[in-house]
Amino acid sequence: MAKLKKGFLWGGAVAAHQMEGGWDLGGKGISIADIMTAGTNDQARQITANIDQNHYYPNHEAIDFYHRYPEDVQLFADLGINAFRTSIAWSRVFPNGDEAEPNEAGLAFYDDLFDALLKKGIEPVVTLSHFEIPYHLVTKYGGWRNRKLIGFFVNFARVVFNRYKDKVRYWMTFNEINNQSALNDGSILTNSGIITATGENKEEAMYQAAHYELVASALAVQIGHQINPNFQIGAMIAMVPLYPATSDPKDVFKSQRAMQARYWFADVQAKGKYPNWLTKYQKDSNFHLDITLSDLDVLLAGTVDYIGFSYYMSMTVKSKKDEPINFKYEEQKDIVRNPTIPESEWGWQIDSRGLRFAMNWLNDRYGLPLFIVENGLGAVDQLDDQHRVHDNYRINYLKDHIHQMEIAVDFDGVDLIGYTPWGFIDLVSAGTGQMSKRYGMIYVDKDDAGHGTLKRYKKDSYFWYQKVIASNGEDLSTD
Ligand code: P53
Repeated sequence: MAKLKKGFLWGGAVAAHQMEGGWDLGGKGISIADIMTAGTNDQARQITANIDQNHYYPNHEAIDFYHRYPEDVQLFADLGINAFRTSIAWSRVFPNGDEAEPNEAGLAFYDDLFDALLKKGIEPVVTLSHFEIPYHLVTKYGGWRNRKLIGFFVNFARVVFNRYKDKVRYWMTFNEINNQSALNDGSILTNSGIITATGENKEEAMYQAAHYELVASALAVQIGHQINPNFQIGAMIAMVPLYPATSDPKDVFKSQRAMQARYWFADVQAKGKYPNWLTKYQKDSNFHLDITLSDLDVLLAGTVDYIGFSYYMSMTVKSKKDEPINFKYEEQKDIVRNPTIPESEWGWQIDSRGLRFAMNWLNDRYGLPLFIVENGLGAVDQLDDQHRVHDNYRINYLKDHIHQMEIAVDFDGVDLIGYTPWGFIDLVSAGTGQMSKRYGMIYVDKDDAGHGTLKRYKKDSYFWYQKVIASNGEDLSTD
Protein backbone atom coordinates (compact mmCIF):
# COMPACT_ATOMS: atom_id res chain seq x y z
CA MET A 1 0.00 0.00 0.00
CA ALA A 2 1.25 3.46 -0.88
CA LYS A 3 2.22 5.60 2.08
CA LEU A 4 1.13 8.85 0.49
CA LYS A 5 -2.19 9.56 -1.16
CA LYS A 6 -2.64 9.86 -4.89
CA GLY A 7 -2.31 13.48 -5.95
CA PHE A 8 0.17 14.23 -3.16
CA LEU A 9 1.93 17.45 -4.06
CA TRP A 10 5.63 16.88 -4.69
CA GLY A 11 7.26 20.17 -5.43
CA GLY A 12 9.89 22.74 -4.74
CA ALA A 13 9.79 26.13 -3.02
CA VAL A 14 11.30 29.55 -3.66
CA ALA A 15 10.43 33.18 -2.95
CA ALA A 16 10.21 36.03 -5.46
CA HIS A 17 12.91 38.29 -4.03
CA GLN A 18 15.41 35.44 -3.64
CA MET A 19 15.38 34.34 -7.26
CA GLU A 20 13.52 36.62 -9.67
CA GLY A 21 15.96 39.51 -9.96
CA GLY A 22 14.57 42.16 -12.33
CA TRP A 23 14.25 44.31 -9.24
CA ASP A 24 13.54 47.49 -11.25
CA LEU A 25 11.96 45.97 -14.37
CA GLY A 26 8.36 45.97 -15.54
CA GLY A 27 7.53 48.92 -13.33
CA LYS A 28 8.49 47.13 -10.11
CA GLY A 29 9.00 49.32 -7.05
CA ILE A 30 11.78 48.98 -4.48
CA SER A 31 11.11 46.37 -1.81
CA ILE A 32 12.88 45.95 1.52
CA ALA A 33 14.86 43.07 0.00
CA ASP A 34 16.36 45.58 -2.45
CA ILE A 35 18.05 47.65 0.26
CA MET A 36 19.70 44.70 1.99
CA THR A 37 23.39 44.04 1.37
CA ALA A 38 25.08 40.65 1.50
CA GLY A 39 26.37 39.25 4.80
CA THR A 40 27.76 36.02 6.18
CA ASN A 41 26.87 33.81 9.10
CA ASP A 42 28.90 36.05 11.41
CA GLN A 43 28.17 39.35 9.79
CA ALA A 44 24.54 40.44 9.52
CA ARG A 45 23.20 41.88 6.28
CA GLN A 46 23.13 45.67 6.37
CA ILE A 47 20.12 47.79 5.59
CA THR A 48 20.92 50.94 3.64
CA ALA A 49 18.54 53.91 3.67
CA ASN A 50 18.65 54.13 -0.12
CA ILE A 51 20.20 52.17 -2.92
CA ASP A 52 23.86 53.02 -2.65
CA GLN A 53 26.08 52.34 -5.68
CA ASN A 54 28.97 51.41 -3.40
CA HIS A 55 27.17 48.34 -2.10
CA TYR A 56 26.33 45.00 -3.64
CA TYR A 57 22.69 43.99 -3.33
CA PRO A 58 22.34 40.27 -4.03
CA ASN A 59 18.57 40.34 -4.57
CA HIS A 60 18.72 42.85 -7.44
CA GLU A 61 19.63 40.21 -9.98
CA ALA A 62 19.35 37.09 -7.80
CA ILE A 63 19.34 34.13 -10.23
CA ASP A 64 17.57 36.12 -12.96
CA PHE A 65 14.50 33.88 -12.94
CA TYR A 66 12.63 36.92 -14.27
CA HIS A 67 14.20 36.29 -17.67
CA ARG A 68 15.10 32.63 -17.44
CA TYR A 69 11.88 31.09 -16.13
CA PRO A 70 10.92 29.35 -19.41
CA GLU A 71 14.16 27.34 -19.30
CA ASP A 72 13.81 26.78 -15.53
CA VAL A 73 10.21 25.59 -15.77
CA GLN A 74 11.41 22.96 -18.25
CA LEU A 75 14.00 21.78 -15.71
CA PHE A 76 11.25 21.61 -13.06
CA ALA A 77 9.00 19.62 -15.40
CA ASP A 78 11.81 17.15 -16.13
CA LEU A 79 12.31 16.74 -12.39
CA GLY A 80 8.69 15.62 -12.22
CA ILE A 81 7.27 18.05 -9.67
CA ASN A 82 3.54 18.79 -9.70
CA ALA A 83 3.67 21.85 -7.41
CA PHE A 84 5.83 24.99 -7.35
CA ARG A 85 5.71 27.26 -4.35
CA THR A 86 6.67 30.87 -4.99
CA SER A 87 5.55 34.28 -3.81
CA ILE A 88 4.21 37.31 -5.63
CA ALA A 89 6.51 40.30 -5.19
CA TRP A 90 4.09 42.85 -3.74
CA SER A 91 6.08 45.75 -5.25
CA ARG A 92 5.71 44.30 -8.77
CA VAL A 93 1.95 44.62 -8.43
CA PHE A 94 1.83 47.75 -6.26
CA PRO A 95 5.23 49.46 -6.70
CA ASN A 96 4.72 51.75 -3.72
CA GLY A 97 2.16 49.63 -1.95
CA ASP A 98 -0.38 52.40 -1.45
CA GLU A 99 -1.66 52.92 -5.02
CA ALA A 100 -5.33 52.39 -5.83
CA GLU A 101 -4.62 50.63 -9.15
CA PRO A 102 -2.18 47.77 -9.77
CA ASN A 103 0.74 47.72 -12.20
CA GLU A 104 -0.40 45.67 -15.19
CA ALA A 105 3.11 44.61 -16.26
CA GLY A 106 3.68 43.04 -12.83
CA LEU A 107 0.42 41.11 -12.98
CA ALA A 108 1.19 39.97 -16.54
CA PHE A 109 4.53 38.51 -15.44
CA TYR A 110 2.81 36.15 -12.99
CA ASP A 111 0.13 35.27 -15.56
CA ASP A 112 2.86 34.15 -17.94
CA LEU A 113 4.74 32.27 -15.23
CA PHE A 114 1.64 30.47 -13.93
CA ASP A 115 0.58 29.58 -17.48
CA ALA A 116 4.02 28.15 -18.22
CA LEU A 117 3.82 26.02 -15.07
CA LEU A 118 0.25 24.84 -15.62
CA LYS A 119 1.07 23.83 -19.18
CA LYS A 120 3.58 21.38 -17.69
CA GLY A 121 1.14 20.08 -15.07
CA ILE A 122 2.77 22.06 -12.24
CA GLU A 123 0.39 23.74 -9.82
CA PRO A 124 1.52 27.10 -8.45
CA VAL A 125 1.34 27.43 -4.63
CA VAL A 126 1.53 31.10 -3.74
CA THR A 127 2.61 33.13 -0.71
CA LEU A 128 1.26 36.68 -0.71
CA SER A 129 4.01 38.26 1.38
CA HIS A 130 7.39 36.62 1.68
CA PHE A 131 9.83 38.99 3.42
CA GLU A 132 9.57 41.77 0.82
CA ILE A 133 7.04 44.55 1.39
CA PRO A 134 7.30 47.69 -0.77
CA TYR A 135 9.96 49.93 0.77
CA HIS A 136 7.72 52.98 0.43
CA LEU A 137 5.44 51.41 3.07
CA VAL A 138 8.43 51.43 5.41
CA THR A 139 9.56 55.01 4.81
CA LYS A 140 6.11 56.60 4.65
CA TYR A 141 4.12 54.54 7.15
CA GLY A 142 6.67 52.80 9.37
CA GLY A 143 5.83 49.34 8.06
CA TRP A 144 3.35 47.08 9.82
CA ARG A 145 3.29 49.13 12.99
CA ASN A 146 0.75 51.24 11.09
CA ARG A 147 -2.90 50.09 10.85
CA LYS A 148 -3.10 51.49 7.30
CA LEU A 149 -1.03 48.52 6.11
CA ILE A 150 -4.06 46.28 6.62
CA GLY A 151 -5.95 48.11 3.88
CA PHE A 152 -2.99 48.10 1.50
CA PHE A 153 -2.41 44.40 1.99
CA VAL A 154 -6.07 43.51 1.60
CA ASN A 155 -6.20 45.51 -1.63
CA PHE A 156 -3.15 43.61 -2.92
CA ALA A 157 -4.66 40.27 -1.87
CA ARG A 158 -8.00 41.05 -3.54
CA VAL A 159 -6.32 42.02 -6.81
CA VAL A 160 -4.19 38.89 -7.08
CA PHE A 161 -6.95 36.54 -5.85
CA ASN A 162 -9.23 37.89 -8.58
CA ARG A 163 -6.59 37.84 -11.24
CA TYR A 164 -5.35 34.29 -10.62
CA LYS A 165 -8.52 32.67 -9.27
CA ASP A 166 -8.53 30.03 -11.99
CA LYS A 167 -4.77 29.39 -11.88
CA VAL A 168 -3.93 29.10 -8.18
CA ARG A 169 -5.73 27.05 -5.53
CA TYR A 170 -3.26 26.95 -2.60
CA TRP A 171 -2.32 30.27 -0.99
CA MET A 172 -0.49 31.40 2.14
CA THR A 173 -0.79 34.89 3.58
CA PHE A 174 2.50 35.73 5.37
CA ASN A 175 5.69 33.71 5.18
CA GLU A 176 6.98 32.55 8.57
CA ILE A 177 4.86 35.13 10.37
CA ASN A 178 6.25 33.83 13.67
CA ASN A 179 9.91 34.39 12.81
CA GLN A 180 9.75 37.87 14.30
CA SER A 181 9.15 36.43 17.77
CA ALA A 182 12.94 36.02 17.94
CA LEU A 183 13.03 39.84 18.19
CA ASN A 184 16.22 40.46 16.28
CA ASP A 185 16.35 43.47 13.96
CA GLY A 186 16.69 41.32 10.86
CA SER A 187 13.56 39.30 11.54
CA ILE A 188 11.42 42.30 12.49
CA LEU A 189 12.51 44.06 9.32
CA THR A 190 11.95 41.16 6.96
CA ASN A 191 8.62 40.13 8.46
CA SER A 192 7.11 43.51 9.18
CA GLY A 193 9.16 46.20 7.47
CA ILE A 194 10.04 47.68 10.82
CA ILE A 195 13.33 49.44 11.39
CA THR A 196 13.32 49.93 15.15
CA ALA A 197 14.37 53.27 16.56
CA THR A 198 16.80 53.45 19.47
CA GLY A 199 14.90 53.19 22.70
CA GLU A 200 11.84 51.70 21.04
CA ASN A 201 10.41 48.64 22.77
CA LYS A 202 10.94 45.97 20.12
CA GLU A 203 8.63 43.54 21.74
CA GLU A 204 5.74 45.97 21.81
CA ALA A 205 6.38 46.95 18.18
CA MET A 206 6.43 43.28 17.20
CA TYR A 207 3.12 42.51 18.95
CA GLN A 208 1.46 45.49 17.29
CA ALA A 209 2.79 44.65 13.82
CA ALA A 210 1.90 40.98 14.21
CA HIS A 211 -1.62 41.90 15.30
CA TYR A 212 -2.22 44.00 12.18
CA GLU A 213 -0.78 41.22 10.03
CA LEU A 214 -3.07 38.67 11.65
CA VAL A 215 -6.10 40.90 11.05
CA ALA A 216 -4.98 41.41 7.43
CA SER A 217 -4.47 37.66 7.06
CA ALA A 218 -7.95 36.90 8.43
CA LEU A 219 -9.54 39.46 6.09
CA ALA A 220 -7.65 37.96 3.15
CA VAL A 221 -8.93 34.49 4.06
CA GLN A 222 -12.53 35.75 4.06
CA ILE A 223 -12.15 37.67 0.80
CA GLY A 224 -10.36 34.77 -0.88
CA HIS A 225 -13.16 32.37 0.00
CA GLN A 226 -15.70 34.79 -1.44
CA ILE A 227 -13.74 35.09 -4.68
CA ASN A 228 -13.30 31.34 -5.05
CA PRO A 229 -14.80 28.92 -2.49
CA ASN A 230 -12.29 26.30 -3.63
CA PHE A 231 -9.31 28.34 -2.45
CA GLN A 232 -7.24 26.73 0.28
CA ILE A 233 -5.65 29.55 2.24
CA GLY A 234 -3.08 28.61 4.84
CA ALA A 235 -0.95 29.97 7.62
CA MET A 236 2.80 29.68 7.14
CA ILE A 237 4.98 29.28 10.21
CA ALA A 238 8.62 28.50 10.82
CA MET A 239 8.31 25.24 12.75
CA VAL A 240 11.29 24.79 15.03
CA PRO A 241 10.49 22.45 17.94
CA LEU A 242 12.01 23.76 21.18
CA TYR A 243 13.04 20.83 23.32
CA PRO A 244 13.87 20.93 27.04
CA ALA A 245 17.60 20.39 27.64
CA THR A 246 16.84 17.93 30.47
CA SER A 247 13.87 16.39 32.27
CA ASP A 248 14.19 19.03 35.01
CA PRO A 249 10.62 20.42 35.26
CA LYS A 250 12.07 23.93 35.01
CA ASP A 251 13.51 23.08 31.60
CA VAL A 252 10.29 21.38 30.60
CA PHE A 253 8.25 24.47 31.42
CA LYS A 254 10.74 26.65 29.64
CA SER A 255 10.29 24.57 26.53
CA GLN A 256 6.51 24.92 26.87
CA ARG A 257 6.74 28.71 27.23
CA ALA A 258 9.14 28.86 24.27
CA MET A 259 6.68 26.89 22.13
CA GLN A 260 3.86 29.21 23.24
CA ALA A 261 5.93 32.27 22.37
CA ARG A 262 6.82 30.89 18.94
CA TYR A 263 3.46 29.43 17.91
CA TRP A 264 0.78 31.78 19.26
CA PHE A 265 0.65 33.30 15.77
CA ALA A 266 -0.67 30.03 14.39
CA ASP A 267 -3.05 29.74 17.37
CA VAL A 268 -4.65 33.00 16.25
CA GLN A 269 -4.72 32.01 12.58
CA ALA A 270 -6.09 28.51 13.16
CA LYS A 271 -8.39 29.05 16.14
CA GLY A 272 -9.26 32.72 15.60
CA LYS A 273 -8.34 33.71 19.15
CA TYR A 274 -5.39 34.92 21.15
CA PRO A 275 -4.30 32.39 23.77
CA ASN A 276 -5.02 33.45 27.37
CA TRP A 277 -1.41 33.47 28.51
CA LEU A 278 -0.56 36.04 25.85
CA THR A 279 -3.49 38.39 26.51
CA LYS A 280 -2.53 38.34 30.18
CA TYR A 281 1.16 38.85 29.40
CA GLN A 282 0.49 41.82 27.08
CA LYS A 283 -1.71 43.42 29.75
CA ASP A 284 0.81 42.84 32.54
CA SER A 285 3.57 44.31 30.37
CA ASN A 286 1.59 47.55 29.98
CA PHE A 287 1.95 47.48 26.23
CA HIS A 288 -0.24 49.99 24.46
CA LEU A 289 -1.63 47.81 21.75
CA ASP A 290 -4.32 48.81 19.32
CA ILE A 291 -6.44 45.65 19.35
CA THR A 292 -10.14 46.41 18.92
CA LEU A 293 -13.21 44.28 19.53
CA SER A 294 -14.01 44.32 15.84
CA ASP A 295 -10.47 43.07 15.12
CA LEU A 296 -11.23 40.11 17.36
CA ASP A 297 -14.39 39.37 15.35
CA VAL A 298 -12.35 39.47 12.15
CA LEU A 299 -9.82 37.00 13.56
CA LEU A 300 -12.57 34.57 14.48
CA ALA A 301 -14.23 34.83 11.07
CA GLY A 302 -11.06 34.35 9.03
CA THR A 303 -9.41 31.15 10.22
CA VAL A 304 -7.11 29.31 7.85
CA ASP A 305 -7.75 26.10 5.92
CA TYR A 306 -4.40 24.45 6.53
CA ILE A 307 -1.08 24.90 8.30
CA GLY A 308 1.85 25.46 5.97
CA PHE A 309 5.21 25.27 7.68
CA SER A 310 8.94 25.27 7.11
CA TYR A 311 11.07 22.71 8.88
CA TYR A 312 14.86 22.86 8.95
CA MET A 313 15.97 22.13 12.51
CA SER A 314 15.08 21.84 16.17
CA MET A 315 16.40 23.93 19.04
CA THR A 316 16.89 23.15 22.70
CA VAL A 317 16.30 25.45 25.66
CA LYS A 318 17.58 25.42 29.21
CA SER A 319 16.33 27.25 32.29
CA LYS A 320 18.63 29.63 34.10
CA LYS A 321 19.50 29.62 37.76
CA ASP A 322 17.02 31.62 39.87
CA GLU A 323 14.85 32.47 36.93
CA PRO A 324 11.84 34.60 37.97
CA ILE A 325 8.39 33.03 37.52
CA ASN A 326 7.53 35.63 34.91
CA PHE A 327 10.70 35.11 32.88
CA LYS A 328 10.64 36.10 29.25
CA TYR A 329 11.66 33.58 26.65
CA GLU A 330 14.55 35.09 24.69
CA GLU A 331 15.59 32.86 21.87
CA GLN A 332 19.10 34.22 21.38
CA LYS A 333 20.02 33.70 25.05
CA ASP A 334 18.04 30.62 25.97
CA ILE A 335 19.18 28.21 23.29
CA VAL A 336 21.77 25.56 24.08
CA ARG A 337 23.41 23.06 21.77
CA ASN A 338 21.74 19.65 21.62
CA PRO A 339 24.60 17.10 21.86
CA THR A 340 22.50 14.25 20.40
CA ILE A 341 22.20 15.62 16.86
CA PRO A 342 24.60 17.11 14.29
CA GLU A 343 24.53 20.60 12.82
CA SER A 344 24.90 22.13 9.38
CA GLU A 345 27.84 24.31 8.33
CA TRP A 346 25.66 27.27 9.34
CA GLY A 347 25.02 25.84 12.81
CA TRP A 348 21.42 24.69 12.22
CA GLN A 349 20.87 21.46 14.18
CA ILE A 350 19.80 18.68 11.85
CA ASP A 351 16.95 16.62 13.31
CA SER A 352 14.88 14.48 10.95
CA ARG A 353 12.96 12.83 13.81
CA GLY A 354 11.93 16.28 14.92
CA LEU A 355 9.85 16.49 11.75
CA ARG A 356 7.68 13.59 12.95
CA PHE A 357 7.41 15.31 16.33
CA ALA A 358 6.48 18.60 14.65
CA MET A 359 3.81 17.01 12.46
CA ASN A 360 2.20 15.25 15.41
CA TRP A 361 2.35 18.39 17.53
CA LEU A 362 0.75 20.57 14.86
CA ASN A 363 -1.85 17.92 14.09
CA ASP A 364 -2.84 17.62 17.77
CA ARG A 365 -2.92 21.35 18.30
CA TYR A 366 -4.83 22.46 15.20
CA GLY A 367 -6.48 19.41 13.67
CA LEU A 368 -5.95 20.90 10.22
CA PRO A 369 -4.26 19.47 7.13
CA LEU A 370 -0.54 20.20 7.07
CA PHE A 371 1.66 21.26 4.16
CA ILE A 372 5.46 21.09 4.44
CA VAL A 373 6.31 24.11 2.30
CA GLU A 374 10.05 24.30 3.10
CA ASN A 375 12.69 21.81 4.16
CA GLY A 376 16.31 21.46 3.17
CA LEU A 377 19.99 21.74 3.89
CA GLY A 378 22.06 24.85 3.24
CA ALA A 379 25.56 23.68 2.31
CA VAL A 380 28.62 24.61 0.27
CA ASP A 381 28.69 22.70 -3.01
CA GLN A 382 31.55 21.95 -5.40
CA LEU A 383 30.86 21.96 -9.12
CA ASP A 384 33.34 19.51 -10.70
CA ASP A 385 34.83 19.72 -14.20
CA GLN A 386 32.02 17.54 -15.58
CA HIS A 387 29.59 20.11 -14.24
CA ARG A 388 28.27 17.71 -11.65
CA VAL A 389 27.73 18.22 -7.92
CA HIS A 390 27.97 15.10 -5.74
CA ASP A 391 25.76 16.33 -2.91
CA ASN A 392 25.22 13.09 -1.03
CA TYR A 393 24.98 15.12 2.23
CA ARG A 394 21.88 16.84 0.83
CA ILE A 395 20.40 13.57 -0.43
CA ASN A 396 20.86 12.07 3.03
CA TYR A 397 19.21 15.04 4.69
CA LEU A 398 16.21 14.92 2.34
CA LYS A 399 15.93 11.14 2.53
CA ASP A 400 15.85 11.14 6.34
CA HIS A 401 13.25 13.90 6.46
CA ILE A 402 11.01 12.36 3.80
CA HIS A 403 11.24 9.06 5.67
CA GLN A 404 10.04 10.68 8.93
CA MET A 405 7.35 12.56 7.01
CA GLU A 406 6.07 9.25 5.63
CA ILE A 407 6.06 7.70 9.09
CA ALA A 408 3.93 10.59 10.37
CA VAL A 409 1.45 10.05 7.54
CA ASP A 410 1.49 6.26 7.42
CA PHE A 411 1.70 5.40 11.15
CA ASP A 412 0.41 8.51 12.88
CA GLY A 413 -2.38 9.34 10.44
CA VAL A 414 -1.35 12.94 9.83
CA ASP A 415 -3.19 14.56 6.90
CA LEU A 416 -0.47 15.99 4.65
CA ILE A 417 -1.12 17.96 1.46
CA GLY A 418 2.38 18.03 0.05
CA TYR A 419 6.10 18.56 0.35
CA THR A 420 7.97 21.40 -1.37
CA PRO A 421 11.68 21.42 -0.39
CA TRP A 422 13.25 24.85 -0.10
CA GLY A 423 15.43 26.48 -2.69
CA PHE A 424 15.38 23.39 -4.91
CA ILE A 425 17.01 25.69 -7.42
CA ASP A 426 19.92 27.57 -5.80
CA LEU A 427 18.99 31.09 -4.76
CA VAL A 428 20.00 33.97 -2.50
CA SER A 429 19.88 33.11 1.21
CA ALA A 430 17.31 35.15 3.13
CA GLY A 431 19.32 35.16 6.33
CA THR A 432 22.79 35.93 4.99
CA GLY A 433 22.33 37.12 1.39
CA GLN A 434 24.85 34.52 0.28
CA MET A 435 24.71 32.35 -2.85
CA SER A 436 27.17 29.91 -1.27
CA LYS A 437 24.55 28.73 1.25
CA ARG A 438 22.99 26.45 -1.32
CA TYR A 439 19.82 24.37 -0.92
CA GLY A 440 19.27 23.42 -4.54
CA MET A 441 19.00 20.27 -6.56
CA ILE A 442 19.75 22.56 -9.49
CA TYR A 443 23.07 24.35 -9.29
CA VAL A 444 23.22 28.00 -10.37
CA ASP A 445 26.65 29.30 -11.33
CA LYS A 446 26.98 32.48 -9.31
CA ASP A 447 29.08 33.41 -6.30
CA ASP A 448 28.69 35.61 -3.23
CA ALA A 449 30.13 38.65 -5.01
CA GLY A 450 27.68 38.28 -7.90
CA HIS A 451 30.06 36.72 -10.44
CA GLY A 452 29.15 33.72 -12.59
CA THR A 453 27.48 32.64 -15.81
CA LEU A 454 24.08 31.97 -14.15
CA LYS A 455 24.05 28.64 -15.99
CA ARG A 456 22.02 25.83 -14.42
CA TYR A 457 23.37 22.30 -13.75
CA LYS A 458 21.62 19.25 -12.30
CA LYS A 459 23.12 18.00 -9.04
CA ASP A 460 23.05 14.35 -7.93
CA SER A 461 20.12 15.25 -5.66
CA TYR A 462 18.10 16.21 -8.75
CA PHE A 463 18.24 12.67 -10.11
CA TRP A 464 17.56 11.20 -6.69
CA TYR A 465 14.47 13.40 -6.09
CA GLN A 466 13.24 12.61 -9.60
CA LYS A 467 13.13 8.93 -8.62
CA VAL A 468 11.45 9.69 -5.28
CA ILE A 469 8.69 11.62 -7.01
CA ALA A 470 8.22 9.01 -9.73
CA SER A 471 7.67 6.35 -7.05
CA ASN A 472 5.38 8.64 -4.97
CA GLY A 473 7.88 8.44 -2.15
CA GLU A 474 8.28 4.63 -2.14
CA ASP A 475 11.85 4.58 -3.44
CA LEU A 476 14.19 6.58 -1.20
CA SER A 477 17.24 4.43 -1.97
CA THR A 478 20.55 6.18 -2.49
CA ASP A 479 22.68 3.63 -4.39
P1 P53 B 1 18.31 30.97 4.81
C1 P53 B 1 15.44 31.49 9.86
C2 P53 B 1 15.10 30.25 10.42
C3 P53 B 1 14.31 29.37 9.71
C4 P53 B 1 13.88 29.71 8.44
O1 P53 B 1 16.94 30.32 5.27
C5 P53 B 1 14.20 30.93 7.90
C6 P53 B 1 14.99 31.83 8.60
C7 P53 B 1 15.32 33.16 8.02
O2 P53 B 1 16.64 33.20 7.59
O3 P53 B 1 13.75 31.35 6.69
C8 P53 B 1 13.16 30.50 5.74
O4 P53 B 1 18.09 31.47 3.42
C9 P53 B 1 12.54 31.42 4.69
C10 P53 B 1 13.27 31.42 3.39
C11 P53 B 1 14.74 31.17 3.63
C12 P53 B 1 14.88 29.75 4.19
O5 P53 B 1 14.11 29.59 5.36
O6 P53 B 1 18.57 32.05 5.77
O7 P53 B 1 11.16 31.21 4.50
O8 P53 B 1 13.00 32.63 2.73
O9 P53 B 1 15.55 31.33 2.51
C13 P53 B 1 16.31 29.35 4.49
O10 P53 B 1 19.31 29.86 4.85
